[in-house]
Amino acid sequence: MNNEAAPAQAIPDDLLLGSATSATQIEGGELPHSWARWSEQGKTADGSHPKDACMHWERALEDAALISRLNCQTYRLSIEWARLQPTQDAWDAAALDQYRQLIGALRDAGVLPLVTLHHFTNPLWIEDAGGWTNRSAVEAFETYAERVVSALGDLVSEWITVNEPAVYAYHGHLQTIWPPGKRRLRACRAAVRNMLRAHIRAYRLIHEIRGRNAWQDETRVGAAKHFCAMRPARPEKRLDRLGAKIAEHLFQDAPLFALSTGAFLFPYGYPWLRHDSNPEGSGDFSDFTGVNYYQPYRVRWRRKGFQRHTPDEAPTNDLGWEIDAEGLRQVCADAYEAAGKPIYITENGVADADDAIRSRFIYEHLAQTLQARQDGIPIQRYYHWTLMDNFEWAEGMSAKFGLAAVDPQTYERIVKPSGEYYAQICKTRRLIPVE
Ligand code: IFM
Repeated sequence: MNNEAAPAQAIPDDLLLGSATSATQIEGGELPHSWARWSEQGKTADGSHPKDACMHWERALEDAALISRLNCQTYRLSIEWARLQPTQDAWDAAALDQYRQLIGALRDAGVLPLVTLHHFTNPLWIEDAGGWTNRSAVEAFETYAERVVSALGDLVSEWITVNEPAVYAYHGHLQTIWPPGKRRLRACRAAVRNMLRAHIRAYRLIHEIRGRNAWQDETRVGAAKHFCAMRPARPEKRLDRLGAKIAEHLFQDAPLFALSTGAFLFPYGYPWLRHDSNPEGSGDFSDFTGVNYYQPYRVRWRRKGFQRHTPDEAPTNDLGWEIDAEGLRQVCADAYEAAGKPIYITENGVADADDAIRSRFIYEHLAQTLQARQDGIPIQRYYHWTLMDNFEWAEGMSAKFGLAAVDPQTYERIVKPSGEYYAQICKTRRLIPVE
């Protein structure tokens, strides 16, 4: 993109800018959860363990100051279930209190919190009972959500129930690169279905609790879904087009439909079985659509089946993910057309250890965001993933998505040039062209 002469576009007032993290990726500390055990089994690319990640739990208030210094108007964080409820019968009130302090500090600094209840990690007592493949996880999650929302709901009006259910289930139950690492198609389907059910229950619960207490500010609840811009690798090939459609249905359209109508399409519901298609009743269970966008997904038919294809000449990040900012506009438009809800871009970022392409990435993706707004898509939040380099799941600490680096010895946060650039955009509320 040639943007040398481009003037700095104004960011509309109702599009808040911020950054995002999740608990397991930054908090650090010894906790009884699925990712600790997975790492102890030596299954992260660089041998790293989330117990050593960023030490945010000790530095929470310092990090609140960092968020404010980056001029973020909003910040997405998650709660670590295993920290609050390390066993089924235990509850750590002091830990919940620390989350209150962090959220209070953010609010005092004028930063709107967006809080996620489940971001990939299960307490071991949930994991050992079958994780999300077991229906009982839905009830357990409801109990956990009730306690968290009752304790924090006066400070938090905006909630994400579950993060990327299809990614969680696919990596854990088909690709087996994430816990529990057991390949079973039925388990994958059950995990997505139960997480969608949990979303619906938590949606109702959060509205009920905040409404009953007459807590101020409009309650807004959604799920954060991973969206790829699905494309046939060779548009002229019928099978490539079919593959892209199937992927879009499984990972995007069907889960989104369940969130906004309560109806579970095949394969997450079996329409020929009574009560299977609307297990939690019918209704509208989303106040916004959370869009996590990183890359397009090109599907190509090969003799062994459908495969992912990345063209050799495509720009990519450190993990080989194709970069395509226009895809962000496409997925936001598709999500708005499908669900009719305001869009929160709940994640968007790039693995870039040298910080060589992040500023341009931010510029181009925000430019597409503004273009989508001009096209009439009500995008109301943009969260850059992520505040600081952190534990990137199977990649461990090796993938660097942060606006700030973290010194591995001292844990000092060092804002990168791209972090300073983003801070300027947030401060001036103008999309400043990249130098
Ligand atoms: O780091 C993850 C995040 O936890 C969920 N969405 C994708 C990010 C980058 O892989």
